[in-house]
Amino acid sequence: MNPIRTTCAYCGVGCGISATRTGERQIEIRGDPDHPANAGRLCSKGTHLGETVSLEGRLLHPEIGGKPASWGKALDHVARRFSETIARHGPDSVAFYVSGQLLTEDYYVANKLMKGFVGSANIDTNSRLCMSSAVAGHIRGFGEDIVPASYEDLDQADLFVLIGSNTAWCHPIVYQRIQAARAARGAKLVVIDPRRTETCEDADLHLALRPGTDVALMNGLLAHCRRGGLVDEAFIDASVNVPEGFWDTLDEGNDLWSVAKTCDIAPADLQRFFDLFAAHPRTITLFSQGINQSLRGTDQVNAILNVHLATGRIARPGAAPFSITGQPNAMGGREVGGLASTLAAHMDFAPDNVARVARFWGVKTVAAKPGLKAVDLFRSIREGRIKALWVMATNPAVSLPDAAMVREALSACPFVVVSDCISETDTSRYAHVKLPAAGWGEKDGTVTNSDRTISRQRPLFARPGEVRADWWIITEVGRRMGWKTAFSYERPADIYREHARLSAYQNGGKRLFDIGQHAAIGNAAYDAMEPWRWGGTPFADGRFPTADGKARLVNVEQGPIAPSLKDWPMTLNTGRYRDQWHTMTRTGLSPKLARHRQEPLIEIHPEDAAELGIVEGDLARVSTAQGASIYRAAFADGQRRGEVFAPIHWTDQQSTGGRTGLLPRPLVDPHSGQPGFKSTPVRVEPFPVEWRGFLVAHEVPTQIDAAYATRVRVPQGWLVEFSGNGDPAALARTLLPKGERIEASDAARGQMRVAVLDHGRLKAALYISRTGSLPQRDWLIGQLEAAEAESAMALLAGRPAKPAPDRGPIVCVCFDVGMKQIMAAITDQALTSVEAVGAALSAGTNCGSCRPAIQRLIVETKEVANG
Ligand SMILES: Nc1nc2c(c(=O)[nH]1)N[C@H]1C(S)=C(S)[C@@H](COP(=O)(O)OP(=O)(O)OC[C@H]3O[C@@H](n4cnc5c(=O)[nH]c(N)nc54)[C@H](O)[C@@H]3O)O[C@H]1N2
Ligand SMILES: Nc1nc2c(c(=O)[nH]1)N[C@H]1C(S)=C(S)[C@@H](COP(=O)(O)OP(=O)(O)OC[C@H]3O[C@@H](n4cnc5c(=O)[nH]c(N)nc54)[C@H](O)[C@@H]3O)O[C@H]1N2
Ligand code: SF4
Ligand SMILES: [Mo]
Repeated sequence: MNPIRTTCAYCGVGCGISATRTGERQIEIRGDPDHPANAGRLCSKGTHLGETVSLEGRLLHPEIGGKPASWGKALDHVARRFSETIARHGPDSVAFYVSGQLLTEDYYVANKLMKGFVGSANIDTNSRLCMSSAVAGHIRGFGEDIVPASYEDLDQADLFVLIGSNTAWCHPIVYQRIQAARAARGAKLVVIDPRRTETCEDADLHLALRPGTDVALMNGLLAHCRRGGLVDEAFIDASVNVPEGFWDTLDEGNDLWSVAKTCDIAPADLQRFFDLFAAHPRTITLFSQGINQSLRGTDQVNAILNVHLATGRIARPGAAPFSITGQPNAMGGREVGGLASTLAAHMDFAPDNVARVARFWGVKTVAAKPGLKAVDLFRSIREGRIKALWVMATNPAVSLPDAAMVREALSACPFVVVSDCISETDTSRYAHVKLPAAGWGEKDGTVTNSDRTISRQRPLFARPGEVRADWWIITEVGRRMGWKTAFSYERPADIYREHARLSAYQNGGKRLFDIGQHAAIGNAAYDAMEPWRWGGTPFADGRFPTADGKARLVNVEQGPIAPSLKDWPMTLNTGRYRDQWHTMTRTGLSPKLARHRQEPLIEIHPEDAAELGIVEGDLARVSTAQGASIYRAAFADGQRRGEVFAPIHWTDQQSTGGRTGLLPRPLVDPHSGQPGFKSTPVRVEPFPVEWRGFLVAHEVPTQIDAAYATRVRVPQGWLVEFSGNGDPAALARTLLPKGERIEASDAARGQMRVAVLDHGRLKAALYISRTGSLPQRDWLIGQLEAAEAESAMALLAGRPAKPAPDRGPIVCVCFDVGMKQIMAAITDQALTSVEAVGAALSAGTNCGSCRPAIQRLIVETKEVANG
């Protein structure tokens, strides 16, 4: 089989992949050496895509009311319910909630159907939770949502400022590119993040600022630039509009000491940052959710843009503000206008834009005003104003703030349609109609990555069951709602051409987003399309897409720092793990990826934990006014006092109690409508349990009736961790399959050990203890794979007759190398570099995602050795 070139399913880096079919639903994955985003490299998630393409858990047939239905019936039903609702209650009584994980072609037709033909702008997307502050900031600063940077700039910059971004985990190939630039040219790296992440490991400077003080920091930097003569007066004169009184306001109170005090960092560190900034005109500031997901997200974005505009560090090689996008097609969604606040093709709802789009689509019904933004949209559903909802490629019952409110809305909504590739998700439980969508590896179309590069996603497999592409599903519904010609496309290329035509339609250079050169691209050329970047070097001529051709500095003020609340004295920060993707519907299928973090942890400063009586490894409960969740406590001295961090990934499908989405408040930035996910007032307390246990098994139930439980994939089965109170025997019965049973339980000592075999093969093994001492998981997980399990005695002991040394938690998932192995090698062989560890153990030499973690172990081992 010849390899097929496609694009990674996950993040906005948009790495090219070269995939070779090796069997039915089997592929071998390599980085595409010719793709400009990654030049052959892939991170741990891309590398292990092959483990996620089985048909396990897939939704393969349409369902109405939980029962299989034909496509004809399902599409008729959806079209009729939407048409009836619109006829009775008007266009604004229906809504779509879509996603940056749709392809551009899917996204275009969803937007066209809702905004053009239904005539409502009630289509919003999960990009509202992700990029909308960047969009709003770009529009305020530049006049259009333009990311004025490219990955080649990374190869030319001398200073990287990573602000609110855990790049090493979330955009690993960008991080590797930054590291390469540092190795090649000695470029400097500053990381600005309240917690010490692996991105900080090797940085020249880490500013662990007080959360939400980024405006103060950037204003302080700009004031410093002005005092130091770093403002580019010529560039400002020609290209930047400065509001009256801007500099006077800025000078006030922005001295080094005041800023350091507001941000709660050492003045010397702040001075270092200013000095590095002064010394390196080729600066790229990369920002992501630590900036966007804030109640002042848009102002934070503009504070960054202000600095770059005022110092002329934009539209020059190696100098730009760089909003790095999260999802594989976050940018494509912005290009089609998928947000409720944008219309189409980088046009807003100004009357001439509405008229232009109406001419282009040939209808009079085009929505004339913005629709409801995600949080308001779901509030409106709960209040009964929206009566029919179609969710595509997103899991709002988990990922929206105050997810309990979202669940109320979904269950109150008279008609909910969910298009997903996975059958059981926390959201699809509320669906009246489930539509089976094609997933990565089956889809055919285009995506746009962080640096405006459009790449093809190509199908690797035939669509299984009755699965259909999202664009096909949407257009079939549109046709059944009566718009036959407007939605008669035969292939994705037809849609892409129309999208390209609209971008150029009566544009006349007013909108930089113009891909008109593809308006007549042939089908073969579309199929063979190489990755290409639109927009060249935006603003290189010093002109911006505003009325006067100038960019704008925007007056932004820090605003007050929220006081600590009596009932909710701590602050919860939420984000991502290196090897999981959002709600785990796909990465959760990969045993390799599960190795990195097998449970959701609450990371807490050891001194806070001591004060609260929380013991490392025990459970802790985090509560807010919205709800409560349970996590395993992990001490982290890289965490600021008073702040805790939890991952967003676990859902009801993989946990009891470990869901983070229900905790944040449904509060949003006033300009963008983006929720402030990074900072929620919480209470943290110990969660005492009487016993703890775990299960390895080929099959496990989804719902586990314990106070706390989580499950992750292992080869040939699952690992379930659980804890609870009372008699564990009832739980054990629900968890264990039938079969030949061996048991060594000691009720008096609160111990239970059971293994279930089938013709000598281990089906399940369960261990419960009241003291907390339990066998190591690794060997037992391996036993699930063995055709013949080891002796009954070994199984009940939970370790082999001849025990192997404990490897510790897995750091390198590619080569299965554990923390203890790496630490032993560092000490025994006096290794001092990541390369040396790689040469000794192979760790870190494949995808490289664990290299920052290895760096950390080198530092820690040295610290321990030096006492
Ligand atoms: N492994 C993995 N990678 C992913 C994803 C995934 O699910 N898993 N998802 C993708 C998506 S959609 C997105 S949007 C991106 C997100 O990528 P990132 O934005 O890098 O990831 P997060 O973990 O959400 O948050 C980034 C950092 O912001 C910091 N932060 C919190 N508050 C503040 C603050 O007030 N100021 C500053 N300066 N920093 C703060 C947090 O401590 C955190 O380390 O990742 C993409 N890549
Ligand atoms: N507390 C907190 N909450 C957050 C965040 C945070 O940092 N903190 N981050 C926010 C951000 S930035 C984001 S992007 C969101 C992500 O949140 P979600 O979008 O809710 O998360 P995913 O798990 O990516 O959901 C995608 C769904 O689409 C399905 N799917 C995948 N591909 C396709 C396809 O091609 N077609 C169809 N129809 N379905 C498909 C998947 O199976 C899955 O069910 O979470 C947000 N929520
Ligand atoms: S950095 Fe990793 S997850 Fe992101 S596109 Fe590249 S391989 Fe995929
Ligand atoms: Mo995102």
